[in-house]
Amino acid sequence: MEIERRLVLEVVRVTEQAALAASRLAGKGDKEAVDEAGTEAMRRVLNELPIRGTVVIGEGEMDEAPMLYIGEVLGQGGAEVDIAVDPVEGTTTAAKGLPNAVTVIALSEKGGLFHAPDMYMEKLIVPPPAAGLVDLTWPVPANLKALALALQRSVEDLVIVVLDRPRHERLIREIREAGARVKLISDGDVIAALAAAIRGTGVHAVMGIGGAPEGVLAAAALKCLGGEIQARFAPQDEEERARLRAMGGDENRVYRTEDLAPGREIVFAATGITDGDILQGVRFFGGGARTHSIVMGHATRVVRFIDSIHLFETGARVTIRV
Ligand code: VTB
Ligand code: MG
Ligand code: MG
Repeated sequence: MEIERRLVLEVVRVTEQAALAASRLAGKGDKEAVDEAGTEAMRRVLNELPIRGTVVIGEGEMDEAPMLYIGEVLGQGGAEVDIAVDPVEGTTTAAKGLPNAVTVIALSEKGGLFHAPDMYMEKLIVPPPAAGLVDLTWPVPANLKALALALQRSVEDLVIVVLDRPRHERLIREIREAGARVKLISDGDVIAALAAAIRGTGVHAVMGIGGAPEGVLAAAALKCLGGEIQARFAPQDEEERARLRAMGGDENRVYRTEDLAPGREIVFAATGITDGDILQGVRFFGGGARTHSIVMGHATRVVRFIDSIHLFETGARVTIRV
């Protein structure tokens, strides 16, 4: 548990700083600017850590991403780790000042996170009681029945999160016809995965096609929380198919939590940029700001919610309120 014990608080500092930087540009209507601010801050703090970290899921290949590109090595030296990041998950929502924009990172020992190519992935994400009881290859009504049974309720009392996209028209119809309700989101299926795995959030699963990098980040979180992701790559053309094969991926295979996040040690952290279902966004006040994060480890089996107050000026006199 070396990596987890030593890095938990360090890692949350990474997402806190990224959220602080990104939130300064949230609501300004410029998604590139929010993304750049989050990415730059994340990279700066990662470079201060006592690690030798390699980005395995980042902002893209070196030629298309100026920083946090796949293969980039970060840190002061130390534990060899693989890093998956999404400095701003939900750039459009952040730019619009809408809920549920977060900054996300997962860290594991070398080889602990699947090197997923940036393409679409079909996902089925369920909470701990339903892990192992659903199957991505089953029809939608069968999975809803299994989920309802696992959660000891009727299908009518299930709420399924789906990305609001034309490609999900049929899926949405099938969920509704089976009796369950749909919560449509405009972006952000990583935080939706966390919400589905945590009790009391009012949502019970995530279904549909989202990004594969987000699938690996969700898998890291679900492994810590005991939920499950089942996923299948959804390449859209021959070029993507070739890229998937080159990365050792198989289009016909159903990947499970353990395949996407095989690491023995995993640290997952997320900090809210805008207010959301499980995390509050950054709140500024005279002289400082307050952030809200979740950080968890797989081997250490601890889920922490961290409420931090950052004082910007030395000697700033602020009133801290609970
Ligand atoms: C999802 C969602 C992300 O991309 O993965 C989505 O979680 C999938 O792509 O927040 P499309 O937008 O093309 O549907 C995001 O919206 C952005 O990373
Ligand atoms: Mg992003
Ligand atoms: Mg994203």
